[in-house]
Amino acid sequence: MNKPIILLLSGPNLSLLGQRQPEIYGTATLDDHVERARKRAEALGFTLEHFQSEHEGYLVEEIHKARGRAAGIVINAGALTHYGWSLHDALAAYDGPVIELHISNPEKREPWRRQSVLAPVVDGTVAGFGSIGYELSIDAISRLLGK
Ligand code: CA2
Repeated sequence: MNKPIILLLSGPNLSLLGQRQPEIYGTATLDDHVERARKRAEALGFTLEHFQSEHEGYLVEEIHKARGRAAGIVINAGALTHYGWSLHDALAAYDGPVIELHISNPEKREPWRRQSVLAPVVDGTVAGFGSIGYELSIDAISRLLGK
C-alpha cells in the first residue's frame, strides 16, 4: 500500500541556507534540513515530498495540488510568511493538518517578522529550534493525523 505523503514547502531564499548568516540560520543547507525531515517521515511511515520556490504563485500551485493527495503540509514560507496572503488563502482551502515552520524565532527578531499571515490558517507553529524543527514538524503532523 502507498504510504501517506507529507508535503514540505520551502519559500524564497531558503535555497541560500548554509551560505550566509550562519549566526541566525546555522550552517546546514536546505538539502540537509530536507534529509532530516525525510528520515523522520520515513521512520513514521510517511513519504516526504519537498518543493522549494522563490515564487509565491508556484507555492500556491503546490498547495492546490496537495488537496486530496497529501496527508499534511509543513511550510517554511520564508519572508512570504509575513505578507503572502495568497498562501494564506490556498492553505485555508486545504483540508489536512498544516504546520508553519521557522528555523529562527521570528518573535525575537525585527518587528516586521512578528506578523505571520499564515498563522490563522495553520494548526501550529514550530520556530526557533534550528534544524530540529524539521523533525518536530513531521512529528506534529504525524500526531495530528493520529499516528
Ligand atoms: O527562520 C526562518 O525559517 C525564516 O522563515 C527564514 C526566512 C525569513 O524571511 C523568515 O522571517 C524566517 C529567510 C530565509 C533564508 O534567508 C537567507 C538569506 C540569506 C542567506 C541565507 C538564508
